[in-house]
Amino acid sequence: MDLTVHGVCPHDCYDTCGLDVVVRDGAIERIRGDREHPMTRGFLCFKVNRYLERLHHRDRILYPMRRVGPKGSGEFERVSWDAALTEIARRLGEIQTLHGGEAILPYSFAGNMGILSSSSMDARFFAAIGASRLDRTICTATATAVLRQMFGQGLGPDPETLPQNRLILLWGTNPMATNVHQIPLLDEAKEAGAKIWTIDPLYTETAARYQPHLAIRPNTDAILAMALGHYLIEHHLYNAEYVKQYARGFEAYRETVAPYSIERAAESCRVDPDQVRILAESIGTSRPLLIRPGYGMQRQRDAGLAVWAVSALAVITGAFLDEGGGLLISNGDAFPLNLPGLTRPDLAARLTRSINMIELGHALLETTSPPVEALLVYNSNPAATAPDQSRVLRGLSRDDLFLVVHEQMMTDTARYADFVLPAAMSMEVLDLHVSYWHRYVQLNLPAVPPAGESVSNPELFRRLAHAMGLSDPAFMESDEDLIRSALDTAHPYLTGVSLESLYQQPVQKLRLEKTSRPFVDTPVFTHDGFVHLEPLAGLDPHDDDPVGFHLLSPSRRETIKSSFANLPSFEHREPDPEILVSEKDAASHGWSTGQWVRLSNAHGETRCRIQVSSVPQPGTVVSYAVRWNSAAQGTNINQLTSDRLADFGGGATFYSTWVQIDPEEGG
Ligand SMILES: Nc1nc2c(c(=O)[nH]1)N[C@H]1C(S)=C(S)[C@@H](COP(=O)(O)OP(=O)(O)OC[C@H]3O[C@@H](n4cnc5c(=O)[nH]c(N)nc54)[C@H](O)[C@@H]3O)O[C@H]1N2
Ligand SMILES: Nc1nc2c(c(=O)[nH]1)N[C@H]1C(S)=C(S)[C@@H](COP(=O)(O)OP(=O)(O)OC[C@H]3O[C@@H](n4cnc5c(=O)[nH]c(N)nc54)[C@H](O)[C@@H]3O)O[C@H]1N2
Ligand code: SF4
Ligand SMILES: [Mo]
Repeated sequence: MDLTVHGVCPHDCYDTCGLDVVVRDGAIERIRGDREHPMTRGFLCFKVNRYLERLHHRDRILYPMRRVGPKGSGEFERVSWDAALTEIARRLGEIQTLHGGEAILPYSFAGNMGILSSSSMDARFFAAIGASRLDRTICTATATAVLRQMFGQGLGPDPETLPQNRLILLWGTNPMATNVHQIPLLDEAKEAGAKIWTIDPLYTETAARYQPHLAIRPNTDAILAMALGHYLIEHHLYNAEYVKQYARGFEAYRETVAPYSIERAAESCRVDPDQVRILAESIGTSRPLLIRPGYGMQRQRDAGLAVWAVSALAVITGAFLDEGGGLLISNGDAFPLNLPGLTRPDLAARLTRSINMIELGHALLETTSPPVEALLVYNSNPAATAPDQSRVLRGLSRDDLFLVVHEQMMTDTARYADFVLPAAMSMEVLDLHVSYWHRYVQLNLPAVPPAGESVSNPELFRRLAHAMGLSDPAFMESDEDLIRSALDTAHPYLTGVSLESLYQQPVQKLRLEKTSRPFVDTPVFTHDGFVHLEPLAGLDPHDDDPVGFHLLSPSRRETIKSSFANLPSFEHREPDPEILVSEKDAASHGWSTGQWVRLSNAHGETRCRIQVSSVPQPGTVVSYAVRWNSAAQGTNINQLTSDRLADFGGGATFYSTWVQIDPEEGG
């Protein structure tokens, strides 16, 4: 008989879907979208519709393994958990004694977004051993920092109110690939008469579905948004009363945007000034208005300025006053979990140094006092996803670096490890999930036991703590205890949400009224309780493009970064790495579809096949992120990206990349 278990999609995605995991004879038979879940609505995406391919993949790691070949060769032998833990504990202990705990660095991100999987026992472990702290900046750091500065937190309207809007700006986001459960809501808004703009340098599937599309030159969003703000003020299309009552810094804002005219912006952004004027009028006169930026525009060097200028439009128009309206970048701060109780920073003897994950290559090769002697990677695949890849790979190749990787798959990073430890899949473990987009808390129940000898992330760190002789009761807590700790709060948004109630009802809405208006009905968490409009100090837009083609490497529909890129269904669709070029650039350089080219810049080089396409504008080229290095010639597109930080908040600048394209000999 079939048994259906409630699961939660663990991948780094806005939608955090509810899953029906169907078990037959002790094995997972099917994974479907939860029909009862109001956001999931019974359907899943291209990726998770094929999940059994991932669950039972040939690359899946089922046993602990020790390296026997040279670093990066992927040659391993199977060992017991005991042998692996004893040796790892011995090496980490030795490094602690010789160099201090800071010579040990964790490296993780959102491979599994479960609360226990992403930051619980691991955080306790690294605090207790005095490891360096990792600044987890690779995805959203810049947007998060700007939102904190302006509003004190990342909170947006409930996405379930999206259809109430009459003007929606999809700004630097491609939900047809990255947020597919937003599509029915956008369609509903459109049917009810909403105008939906897409502001994206690329003619994405989203731009094709919703018109108009403003194809701006990459990294010119700040200029566009400042010109729109200037126009709204000049034409008295802003909400002076709202600004006066709720915001600070308006005069400084007005002065900063004053030099930006519609004409100047149109020239910088390479768009039609009449189209910008239509957009400005529309913003000034349509309500409710929702500005829905994605993370795409904040992977540029002027990211902070862009997020500030775009967010300011939602403030000066008073868009927050309407139900459903305002600004939705993230709802991540809507969930008031007890994070200190869960992660226990008090276990650290002192605050250790912090290393920005974007600068991993630098940290591995150049950091001293102490150098990084051990790296523990989980929930992430930096050999494929970190910028400045050639430096990262050189760092991972260091003979004297002790590298432990906890993984589900033999990834590009795992191939460099001294020990690879098997990680369970989400359908095999207990976890608690929240979303950075919607407002549901969910319990993920194990449908089957962990495959082979794989263990969950909290179990790995429990075992490591034990092996290293850490005896604090914090390391004895079970997964259920950890969930209880996370939910141990008196915050009204979580009233009645407990482990017990989640066992009864594994999908629960946050106790925050759907109709509540962020920063009108909820507090503003800045130091003075006002929204802050004043500009980020000392920032000016770069209005020039270095030489070469502007390379964008945004999300791909069929994968999540490197996850899923080893599935046969993907490899079949795109056997070789591709670079999309405009028809005009292809014609002027004599390139044709299928031809191999070499992409290079000061950081590195990689090879792709040309795909002539209507997606990019001339001057811009696209290669979706990211393929496995081992599936190409040992490299991918991150050979070309730099570890330069954005202008604010320490975020990444993956999309501020310029490349030279040359025909490949014999290509
Ligand atoms: N299928 C799929 N879903 C995913 C992911 C995935 O890899 N695949 N990744 C997940 C993760 S980790 C994240 S962070 C989210 C990200 O999802 P999104 O928020 O959608 O962000 P990106 O995919 O980074 O980029 C979105 C769009 O920004 C555009 N863009 C690039 N530069 C600029 C610019 O300068 N200005 C403007 N206006 N637009 C620009 C790109 O052309 C792209 O179409 O998606 C998550 N969901
Ligand atoms: N060129 C380019 N590079 C990019 C980006 C881009 O747009 N362009 N986007 C950046 C962004 S937004 C992000 S968020 C990063 C993401 O970069 P990564 O954090 O490296 O994300 P993934 O490639 O999805 O790798 C996650 C890994 O975690 C593993 N995993 C999954 N579940 C578990 C688990 O429960 N336990 C353990 N131990 N492991 C697990 C998966 O098998 C997978 O190998 O990439 C960044 N890199
Ligand atoms: S990847 Fe996103 S859309 Fe796909 S199942 Fe997971 S949460 Fe849902
Ligand atoms: Mo991300």
